Amino acid sequence: NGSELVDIDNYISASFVKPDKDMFGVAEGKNLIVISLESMQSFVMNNDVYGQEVTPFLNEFIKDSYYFDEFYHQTGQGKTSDSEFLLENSLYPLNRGAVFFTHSGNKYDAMAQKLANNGYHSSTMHANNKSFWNRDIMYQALGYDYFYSATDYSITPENSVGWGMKDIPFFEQSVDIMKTIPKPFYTKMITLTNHHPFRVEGEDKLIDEYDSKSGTLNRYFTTVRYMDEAVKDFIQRLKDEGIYEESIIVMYGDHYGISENHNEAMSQYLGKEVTPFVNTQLQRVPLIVHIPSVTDNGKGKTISKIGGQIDLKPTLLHLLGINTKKDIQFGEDLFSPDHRDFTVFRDGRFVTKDYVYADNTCYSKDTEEQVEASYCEPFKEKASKELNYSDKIIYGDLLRFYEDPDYTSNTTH
Ligand code: GP9
Ligand code: MN
Repeated sequence: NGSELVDIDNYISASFVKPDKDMFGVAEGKNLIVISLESMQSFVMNNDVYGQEVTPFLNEFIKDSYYFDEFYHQTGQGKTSDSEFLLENSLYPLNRGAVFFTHSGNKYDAMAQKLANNGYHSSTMHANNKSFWNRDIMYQALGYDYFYSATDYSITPENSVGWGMKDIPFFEQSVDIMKTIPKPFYTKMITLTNHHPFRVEGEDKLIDEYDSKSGTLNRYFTTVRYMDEAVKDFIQRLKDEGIYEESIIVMYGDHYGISENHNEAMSQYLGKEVTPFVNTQLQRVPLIVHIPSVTDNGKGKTISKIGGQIDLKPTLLHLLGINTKKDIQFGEDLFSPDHRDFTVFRDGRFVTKDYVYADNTCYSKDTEEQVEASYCEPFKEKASKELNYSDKIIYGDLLRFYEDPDYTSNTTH
């Protein structure tokens, strides 16, 4: 029965933070374009390799966007698919395995489905085999209308590198697809070139590699630079095709690209030791919310609220004017004046306004030094409660017992 859901629902209702009244519905009726930036970490933003900017386009673009610079990924072993799970459901992925594989038969109340219920055409665009990460199956549970995968793109050896189609042709062909989709649409585009082992060649190599003992880190900057160029071309193309003004464009990094195995090289680049504290800070991924009519002409701003991928669903739905008050979700609207500075990683580490908890140690954010454990204690409880509740929902398929008010209103006569 659904009695377990009652406790969880009570916790969630009590935690709901109401949207900012000026931001709610600010993009009502617009297309929602979400770009999952492969392996994109925040440390490359406004940074350089031997004087060469790594993300010249994005560094300018964030001035015309809301840029969240204290935003964290919360993925586990399911990598990209975990980030998609967080985005769609505002639930945590699992602490082992990939929920896309293990629980694709569950009932969900995903953003794609909610948008479809609200008159949107919902899709994913990703030029890879459709069954990778079990996406073709999971996407049905998430309510996507269509998955534009490898077979919908014209992929050749010339326009491919490493894992598959390069980002520039991917975006190019995706805009052609967009022209054919009914409006308004929601589409999530998943990039691929900035993926381990981070290889770009010839004219796609726009900056020099870094020089350290880690070839992975050395090349990473060059593939990030290529991705930045691809996004730049994409935005221009949206403008040329008249889609830009009718859309909001959201980008986020899916998870880290540089693992702890490269700490030594990373220390060299950052000019400081990668302590457990610094490692948590390296889990920041950029979140960029670009609303043409609102943030263009330098009207964007950098927002340093602490949040994570779990916050995406309520944040984005509220911008489109769709209520989430009744949703079973663990995220909070990042634009809400009541948003709490707190984010928990899938492995139990967490970050608050003043503290970072990592390696069973409480650190001051300010001094980066260890502080008394009691400072982290109240958050520790909240962190494990949320992960635990979220796991219960997934393992027990508890959303079977949840009635989506939105869906109900659409089907009741
Ligand atoms: C594959 C792409 C990369 O389709 O999403 O997956 P990852 O290895 O980053 O999870
Ligand atoms: Mn990925």
